[in-house]
Amino acid sequence: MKLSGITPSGHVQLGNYLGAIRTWAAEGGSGDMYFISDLHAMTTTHNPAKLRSLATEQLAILIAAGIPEETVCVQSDLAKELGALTWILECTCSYGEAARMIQFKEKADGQTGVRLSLLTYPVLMVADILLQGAAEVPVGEDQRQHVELARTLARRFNSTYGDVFTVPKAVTPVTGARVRDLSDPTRKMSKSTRDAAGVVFLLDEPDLVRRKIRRAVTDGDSVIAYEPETRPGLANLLDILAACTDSDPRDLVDAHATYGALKEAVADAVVETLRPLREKTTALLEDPAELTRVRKAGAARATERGEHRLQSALRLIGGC
Ligand code: AQP
Repeated sequence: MKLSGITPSGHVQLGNYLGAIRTWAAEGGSGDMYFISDLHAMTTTHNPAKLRSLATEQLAILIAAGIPEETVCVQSDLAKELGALTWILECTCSYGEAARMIQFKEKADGQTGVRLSLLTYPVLMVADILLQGAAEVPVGEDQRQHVELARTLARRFNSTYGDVFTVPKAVTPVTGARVRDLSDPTRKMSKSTRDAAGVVFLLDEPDLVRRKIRRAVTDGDSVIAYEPETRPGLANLLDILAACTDSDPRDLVDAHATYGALKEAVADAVVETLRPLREKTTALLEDPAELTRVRKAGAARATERGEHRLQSALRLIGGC
């Protein structure tokens, strides 16, 4: 069983879709789990109402993208189980292990009023994984250390108190395109980027998508070539077009005479790729009863799947 997540730290953007969600819909098995990690989005300053609505939007997008509804769940719907398991796991984790996490060091560096949850959230992530009994966790390099922690804590708990947890392993995710920011192609497209000019959001109106793509930064050269290292803006447009048309970016180089023509082709492809998704998502968002049904069913299944591990762990560590 595999477990993957998406954090409602902003509106879902094209990179989330082409790089992850689309693959989840195509490759995911019925026993896998895709969860919306809203609790993780509370580790830094956040707006509660906005967070709630972003989580709902993500739920609608995952379902609209074709991910089987029985595999989707919102993390905070399991807050009681995860809170309890996080506590148990914190009792098996040293302060030093938590403080060593590179993400904590990077995000806390130079900040005042750092939330304690920023330090402890990797243990919550361990709880996400261990509660569900996930054997494989597809993660990028930035999250590998957290999966290592999950392995360490699972092994430690099992050998100290009794065998409860599957020891998970980090696997390289099957990814689609890596999409870069259209205004600054040196960085990846991100949902929480402040300047939205270079970010195509899944629910952007088609006209806005076109404007953002027309304004994409390219370079001073006029010859179209695929050179990601030296011409990242142009390569990004070719990558996006390739991902939307299921082709190889190198094969697209000769198909467009000018940057303007290429941008129009990219805009058409993105708008057409996003159109059905946008329509289905909008319809779902207009049907809160349906979303609530899906959400409750996902929560019930995830709770049922994890409950016995939580109860065993609690008993073995000396609780009820
Ligand atoms: N630009 C991207 N290209 C391809 N894949 C991407 N992903 C994110 N950005 C791109 C993939 O989307 C999945 C869910 O992402 P996440 O919510 O776990 O966090 P993230 O990777 O940090 O995504 P963002 O959009 O960049 O969010 P913020 O702004 O909060 O940092 C992951 O599988 C990720 O690889």
